[in-house]
Amino acid sequence: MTSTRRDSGRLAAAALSGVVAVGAGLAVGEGTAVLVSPDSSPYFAVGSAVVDHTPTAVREWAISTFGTGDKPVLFLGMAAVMVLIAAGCGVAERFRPPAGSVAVGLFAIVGVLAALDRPGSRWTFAIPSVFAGIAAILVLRILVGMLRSPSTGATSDTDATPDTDEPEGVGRRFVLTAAGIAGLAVVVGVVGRRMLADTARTIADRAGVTLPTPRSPAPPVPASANLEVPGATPFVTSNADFYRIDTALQVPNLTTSDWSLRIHGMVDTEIRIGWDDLLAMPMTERFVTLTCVSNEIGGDLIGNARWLGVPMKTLLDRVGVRPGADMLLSTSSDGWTSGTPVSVVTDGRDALLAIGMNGQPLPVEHGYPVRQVIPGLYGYVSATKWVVDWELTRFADAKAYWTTRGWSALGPIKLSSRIDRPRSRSSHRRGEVVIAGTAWAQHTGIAAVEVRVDDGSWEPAELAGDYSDDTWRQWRFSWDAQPGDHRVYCRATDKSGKRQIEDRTSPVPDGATGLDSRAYTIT
Ligand SMILES: Nc1nc2c(c(=O)[nH]1)N[C@H]1C(S)=C(S)[C@@H](COP(=O)(O)O)O[C@H]1N2
Ligand SMILES: [Mo]
Repeated sequence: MTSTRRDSGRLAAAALSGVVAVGAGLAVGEGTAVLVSPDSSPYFAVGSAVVDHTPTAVREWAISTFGTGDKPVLFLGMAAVMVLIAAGCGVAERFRPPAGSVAVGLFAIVGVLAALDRPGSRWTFAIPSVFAGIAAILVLRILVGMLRSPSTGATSDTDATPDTDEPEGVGRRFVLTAAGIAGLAVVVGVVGRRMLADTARTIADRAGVTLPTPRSPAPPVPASANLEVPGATPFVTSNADFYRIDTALQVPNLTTSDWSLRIHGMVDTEIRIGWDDLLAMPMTERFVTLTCVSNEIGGDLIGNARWLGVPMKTLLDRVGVRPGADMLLSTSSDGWTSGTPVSVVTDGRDALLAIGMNGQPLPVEHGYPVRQVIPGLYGYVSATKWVVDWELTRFADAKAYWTTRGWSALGPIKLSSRIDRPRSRSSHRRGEVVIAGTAWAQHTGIAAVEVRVDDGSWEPAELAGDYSDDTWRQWRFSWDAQPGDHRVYCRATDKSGKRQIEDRTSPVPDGATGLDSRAYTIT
């Protein structure tokens, strides 16, 4: 090997290290953005920043020259520029360390700034660029380290080893490592980009949805449904604060045009309805309080929202349920199933095939574009999100997701109550301490809540306004607190006269029982 050939070989290896390192960083950025937001991807964020800050004249020229191809041209151009810069970083790291790592770090900062500048960004948008920077610097150091160290490098600085003695496996080791990392980066990058594109498609689709006006609107919420007590749970849970429970590792990314619901099994006429069919049907709007069967006593897996949708019974009437079919087995686009008694869906309660939540299209993680909401049943037997399939069948013939995993086939929500304020184990001065909480017995309604301090007698709490039997009801209790350590309990009675079960049982198999309580110190 001549000296110039060796020099250009060293240069090429260093440049390749830079390209592979930056490529690995971008792939990590794409992969991480999947968990944050499509807009947080450093590649996309920087590209968008370039578009936004391109002088109008240049943009006009690009559009007139490349037409609708201007975006691919931009991303290709960006890729070319990045390859050049990345190669430069590799060379810099090899011959002027740590200049390459520093330059890569600066790029990561540009990514952070671009991501934080995206509309609707949150601080988490910085994470993909930070991870991308760390990954790129790590890979750069590993590869350049292999080039530099005489025992493993492709070429040595000192020329102590004559060319002919240079073991062949050394250069190969660098090439294999670089190729391995590059291959992994391509896979992660391509899969990540595809998932991000799906997510972006769903977000754009959702932004284009206009919810129809309900034929039957929800009665307005009277002021009395909320307590005027600081720290009390509001009657309506915002979409952002609504608990989320599902088995989806990656939230299904459906669009309204992807969506359809097939109804089959023990029916007279099998049908498939699409989004437009659904929107043409009369809509009902109701407040319904959802609860998860896994909610522990005192837990927060409960929320109350205003849902807009088509009564599920409308669709069952349309297909004609055959005698003997006692289960509606619903399936989500990601294969999760739930089994609901047909009798519950058809008994006149507001079981909805819902498309709206608190005046918005369903948030993606709450089932966009279509989910079920059924008052009175725990979510695992009723609230299928991203629902795409209904099979009419029999409890004797079919089992749903959680029923095959030790949970009960039937899951009516258990009457329960919770203390929400003041904070557990807080200290208060003697005199009036206002205890506040919520109670629920969906589809039966709350008739009373009582509070007990230590081993004292049960005293009635003051109930907030009663909105409906399908929603929770807030309560407050004005406690004349005396010095000492105390424990405060609450219990509810529903409108059928049933009182909350005091024996503590775990949520498995059909919901927890027991009383919520909190300890307070009074001075
Ligand atoms: N597709 C799908 N739907 C689902 C689930 C799920 O895992 N997958 N979980 C259910 C459970 S257990 C509950 S409690 C509710 C929660 O609904 P939310 O996340 O909108 O609060 O969704 C139900 N619907
Ligand atoms: Mo649940």
